[in-house]
Amino acid sequence: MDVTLVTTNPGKLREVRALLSEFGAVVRPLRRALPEPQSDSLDVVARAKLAAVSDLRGWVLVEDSGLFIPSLGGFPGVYSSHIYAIWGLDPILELLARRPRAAVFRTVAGLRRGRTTWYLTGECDGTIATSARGSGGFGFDPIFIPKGSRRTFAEMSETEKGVVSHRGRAMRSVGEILAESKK
Ligand code: ITT
Repeated sequence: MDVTLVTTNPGKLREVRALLSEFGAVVRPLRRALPEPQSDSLDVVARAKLAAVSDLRGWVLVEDSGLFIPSLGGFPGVYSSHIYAIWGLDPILELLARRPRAAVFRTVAGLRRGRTTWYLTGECDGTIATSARGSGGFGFDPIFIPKGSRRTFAEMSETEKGVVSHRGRAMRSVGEILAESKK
């Protein structure tokens, strides 16, 4: 079946497309800038994004993700896309020079069909590397090392990243709902 993914982020689109193809879903992208209300919760942002595409019919999917670093009070968190666009990676590495490096990536996906909505979450624990490594992926991938690995997300193939990533986990829950609806 077809699913419309509303996003401006080509990296997100690539990953979601590959992850949902495992469930027989075809992802149709729609590039539309969505509101990101001031909130410290991905959940609130995902709900606002889904509300902003109430004009779309069929299966509609949005997602909001962020990198949360406890020693920085959860920063950049819901501000990840702005912070990455303005700062890039280096200031985060500098801020962590003398702080604990634990971090977690989180995704909240919002899925809707007709009047039914689902919110699916995924998390990936890890640490922030001491320097940027690798050329794959997007955003903070070169500085994030998932738990149990020595490589950053950017040093992994897209398939390897998807097995453990926040987005992989959330999208497998999305895929199960899509697959179930076909029965
Ligand atoms: P849309 O809202 O249009 O979908 P966006 O890029 O603004 O695109 P988010 O609000 O979800 O998406 O922002 C998440 C930001 O966090 C994103 O721009 C990246 O910088 C970062 N990010 C999210 N998932 C990531 C991942 O898997 N790897 C690396 N960085 C990621």
